[in-house]
Amino acid sequence: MKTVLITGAAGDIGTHLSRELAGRYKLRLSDKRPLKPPKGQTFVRADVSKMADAQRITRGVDAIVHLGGYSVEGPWPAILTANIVGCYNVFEAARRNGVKRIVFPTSNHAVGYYRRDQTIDHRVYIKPDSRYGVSKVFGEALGSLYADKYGMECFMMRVGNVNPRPIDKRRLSIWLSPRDLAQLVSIGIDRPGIKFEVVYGISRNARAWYDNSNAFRLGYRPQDDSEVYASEVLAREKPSGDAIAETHQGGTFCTAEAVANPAAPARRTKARRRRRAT
Ligand code: 15L
Repeated sequence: MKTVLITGAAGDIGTHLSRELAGRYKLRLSDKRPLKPPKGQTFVRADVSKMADAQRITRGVDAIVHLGGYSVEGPWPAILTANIVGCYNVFEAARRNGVKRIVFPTSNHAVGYYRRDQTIDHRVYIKPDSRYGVSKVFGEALGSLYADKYGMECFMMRVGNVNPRPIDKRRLSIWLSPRDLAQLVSIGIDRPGIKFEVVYGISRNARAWYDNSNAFRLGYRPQDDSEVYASEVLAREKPSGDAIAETHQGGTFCTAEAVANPAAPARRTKARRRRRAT
C-alpha cells in the first residue's frame, strides 16, 4: 500500500479527502493546526513555510497531495508565506527526498477571469482573478518546472468547490463532490505515465464551463452532477449587483480584496453554544 502525505489535512478538503481515501493508502496527515487523525492514519504537525518542516514530513512517502495553503483571496503577506514559500518548499523538499509524484490542487481561480459564457479546457492561457489565483498559477508553474527539469510527476487539479452539496449558482458549474474528489486524486496518485497534467476538479456538472476531456482521457468518471440540486440552489439565489462577479467564472474573487471562505466550518452561534451547554 502506498504511503501518501496530505498537507493542509485539517482543512475542509483535507477532511473530506482523508475520510474518502481511508483504507486505500497509508495516510500521513499534516497541518500547522493540531488534528486528531482518524483511526489508522498518522498526523505530523508542520509548517511548510519552513523548509526543515517540509523536508521532515515528505521523507519516505510515495506521493504528496499538497493541500496546505491560504485558500481564498486575502492579504498578500499571508498568501506569499503559505502559497508561494510553502508551495516551493514542498516541491523542493519532495525533490530532495526523491518523492516523484505530487498532486497539487490548484484552483478554478487560476483561470477565473474567463467569462461564464466561455467553455475553456486545460490548454487555455491562465487568467487569475485574484492574488490567490496568481499563487495557484505559481504552483502550476512549479509543477511544470519540476516535471521538465527533475522528472517529477505532477498532477494539477484546478479544483472548483468541494462540498457535500453545491452552495450557490456559480458552484453549480464548479461543484466537486467528495467522492469525485477522491476519485480524481487517486488518478493523480496512481495513474502510471503522468509527467505533467492539468485537469479540472469538478463533478459531471451539466452546467460546467470547463471542457474536462483531459481528465476523462486519464480515466476520470465522475459520479455526481450538481443539476440534482439546481432548483433548490437557484430558488435561494439573490442578485448581488456585482456585474463582473456574475459574468465571470471566478465570481466575487474577480472584484473582492478578501473573500470569506465558503467552505469554512460553521461558527457556533451564541444560541447554539447555549444549547450545547445545557
Ligand atoms: C477555491 O479555490 C477556494 O480554495 C475555496 O475555498 C472556494 O472559495 C473555491 O475556490 C470556490 O471558488 O468556490
